Amino acid sequence: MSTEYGADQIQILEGLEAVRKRPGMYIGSTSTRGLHHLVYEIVDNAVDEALAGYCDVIDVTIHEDNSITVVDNGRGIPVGINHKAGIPAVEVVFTILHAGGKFGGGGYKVSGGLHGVGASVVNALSEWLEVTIFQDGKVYRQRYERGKTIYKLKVVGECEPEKTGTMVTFLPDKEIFEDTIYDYDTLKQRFREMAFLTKGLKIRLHDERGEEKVTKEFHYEGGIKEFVTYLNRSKTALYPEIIYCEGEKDGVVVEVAMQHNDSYNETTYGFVNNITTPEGGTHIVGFRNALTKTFNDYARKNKLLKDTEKLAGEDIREGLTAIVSVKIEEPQFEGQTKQKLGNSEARGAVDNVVGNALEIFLEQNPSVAKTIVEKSVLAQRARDAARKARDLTRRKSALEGMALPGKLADCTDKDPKNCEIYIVEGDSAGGSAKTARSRATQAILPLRGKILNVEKARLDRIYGNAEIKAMITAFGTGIHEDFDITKLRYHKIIIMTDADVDGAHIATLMLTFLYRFMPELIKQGYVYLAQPPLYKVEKNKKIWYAYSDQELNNILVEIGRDGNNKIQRYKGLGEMDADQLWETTMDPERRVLLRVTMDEESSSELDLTFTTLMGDKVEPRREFIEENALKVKNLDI
Ligand code: 1YM
Repeated sequence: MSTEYGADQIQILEGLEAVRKRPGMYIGSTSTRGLHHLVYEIVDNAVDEALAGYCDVIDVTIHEDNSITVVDNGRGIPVGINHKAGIPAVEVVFTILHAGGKFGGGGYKVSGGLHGVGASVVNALSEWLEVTIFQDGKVYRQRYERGKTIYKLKVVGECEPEKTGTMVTFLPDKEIFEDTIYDYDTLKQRFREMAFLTKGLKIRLHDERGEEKVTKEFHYEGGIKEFVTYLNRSKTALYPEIIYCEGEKDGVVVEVAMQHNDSYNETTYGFVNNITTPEGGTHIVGFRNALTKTFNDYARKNKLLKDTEKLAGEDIREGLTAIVSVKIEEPQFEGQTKQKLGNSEARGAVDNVVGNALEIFLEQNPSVAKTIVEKSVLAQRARDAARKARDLTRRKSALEGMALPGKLADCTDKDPKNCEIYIVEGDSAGGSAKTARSRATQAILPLRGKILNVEKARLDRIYGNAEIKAMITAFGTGIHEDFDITKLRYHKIIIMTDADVDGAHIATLMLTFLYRFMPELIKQGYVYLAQPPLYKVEKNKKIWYAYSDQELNNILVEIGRDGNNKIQRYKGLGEMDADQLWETTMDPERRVLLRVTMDEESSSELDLTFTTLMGDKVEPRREFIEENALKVKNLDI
């Protein structure tokens, strides 16, 4: 009987005790990230059941108390006795570390969370967990508290004989997690991604907190093809087709979808067993090899290039949006954060599958092929021009030493750890900031008006832009292949713009530039947003500053709402004199700074945010702003 087989296949490797002692080892951290991983671990088991072909609907519910229920309509975890352990298989799955089909060998199980450690870890880190299984017309249930079995698996009722599946409900342990409140958007993004990566699978997310209950369904019959369409939705595609291929080689299942848009950035996301690989790895290398070789061969064969010419990979990838998804039995992750695929067989497999399919696609779609080759040639010319400009500045700086931009008012301290640079919107606010600053440690770089939108410009124009050049030289790090973070001259880069829509736009342009060209600065936490006050309240010669409407309200409640209050709404930094600017926004003792961070695990959403906000399609931008208006309230009133 198949259930008995499933029950016995489990191998028992280790006890559970260790998990509560060192939760970080198993789920990465006990911050909100770790908290969300609990859900992914359970959902991953359901997704595996979908990949095996037995399940097509998964429901995830966030309850009012932040407990979570995950339900699938698969076969149900086996309830038969596992003979090695002498307890039901389901109990093994939830109470013994590292138990599960994937250690049995020969299983289909390829999915798995960041550490693929499964249900027992979730159980160990939950105040309580209940699993319910629908199988053979019966409803089975078992409950655990902090990993300990509370009662034996028992039949609690009957169900339709056709109904099968697994339901897990758990409450994350407040003793373990710093924060036990689930973020709807984080879960939403992850489940959207999972649904894209598993075509046909329906994932529904329900949020029961708050007055209005919400439900969101993700279901993509087109799988990663639809993922590419989604990522390109706020861009202009260069051709209507999505180039798609799938295949298997050396035990590696490969699926790739791609399409070019008219932007200048490459957006390739790699996934291994449905987990993102922000640092790339062998699957991405294989993909790029295939792309470069196939396009060059095609272009030469069809006289779109001379025999002596060669397109560089990065030129072919200009404006490319691609998803490279591989499934592999035993993935090896490398790199500092273990987010880079190491298996060498993945390189050959992707290279082979993509190479063959792309060659056929180009032969059958000559006009698409021509469009891409022409764009690549333009990209190559722009890159050559940019390189020449850069060589020139490099030679110049070698001769003359690094000439700092004329507009920069530098600080006198030379130890980067002590130094900060304010990038200030407008010359007039720049002037006030120069007067206000603490000269020893605070440098000021005023920028004139809006800086270049790097989402809409090729490299040669970007390097030619005075404001961008000024920032690059002031930071001292260089850019691209010259980038060297150890040369950073300031450990705080503070963007200071007006607290209005224009200011928010300028800050976004600045962040877009940093995100595309110096992401390390953001990753290592060197980038900040200054928070100028929105209001000044004066009463009986005393002054208060409010940084939000809420704060204004609190102040008014405290001092009493009467005719003696003078409330001033600051429209821009320019309305403050140097003293006020110092007091409210620049004095390290009193100011509020927001550190800019990025979550690499959801970088597909981050990238989309930038292209949505900065790209040229109006409709998605309006939708985005409407959807997120609440969240950016204090930035964008
Ligand atoms: C809401 C979470 O865990 N679903 C789920 C898990 C399993 C199965 C089906 C399953 C697997 C197999 C055979 C097999 C698991 N079973 C095991 C083990 N949903 C959720 N749905 N029959 C059912 O792998 O052979 C581990 S996970 F090990 F017990 F078989």
